[in-house]
Amino acid sequence: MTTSIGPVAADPYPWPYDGAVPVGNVAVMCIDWQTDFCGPGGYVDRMGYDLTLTRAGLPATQKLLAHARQLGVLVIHTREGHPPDLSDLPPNKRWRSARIGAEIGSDGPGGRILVRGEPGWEIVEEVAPIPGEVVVDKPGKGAFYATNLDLVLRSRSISHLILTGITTDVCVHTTMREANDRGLECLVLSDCTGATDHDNHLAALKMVTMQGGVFGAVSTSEAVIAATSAS
Ligand code: C5J
Repeated sequence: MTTSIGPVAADPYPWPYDGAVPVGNVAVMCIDWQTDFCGPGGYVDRMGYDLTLTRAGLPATQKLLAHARQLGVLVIHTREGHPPDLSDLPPNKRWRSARIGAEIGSDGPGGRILVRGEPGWEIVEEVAPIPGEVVVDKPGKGAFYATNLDLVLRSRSISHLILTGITTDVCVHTTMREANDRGLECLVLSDCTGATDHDNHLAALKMVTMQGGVFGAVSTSEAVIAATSAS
């Protein structure tokens, strides 16, 4: 018996393009669900943004994760961050963060901002990895740059990605674009993502749908769950 996902009701086409995909070829990406991006005292909080916007996708992501784990779908978590010596922190990234009052590497209520091993850098408990799930540490916005993600996906025969996480317009979008350029068939979930600016969240989702689905398609966790079937 094979369990497959698809076709999922999605915009601008029923996902995936090839009708349905066995769960063994799908990964659910949980991008940067870290306290620094959605928890009190973290990077986004220190910059003064509204945390309810970046936390909005947590409940739906929890439901999707429960479903994916039950089916044995590969779950991949990512974390944005830098080592304590900040050796891979580009000077312009550091300068920009200092300019907005939340310098990467500086101390705060969540420890040093975006530094590996600090409390603020950890993934929030609602969607924390469980044993057997892959965790990819990345220094940038995209999950492919300077990481082993491409090799992980090829080693596990993953051809289709379902994307959740934060922020829709930055790390989720960059990762989706990088994945799309590698030929991966991507679906981003509107209820499992969020941004520091709601209009940017909506715009990022809309961008995916242009040109017939230039980066893939947009759907919801409920539609994915409803489109899972065994044959
Ligand atoms: C940002 C991210 N927004 N995870 N990082 O700086 O989207």
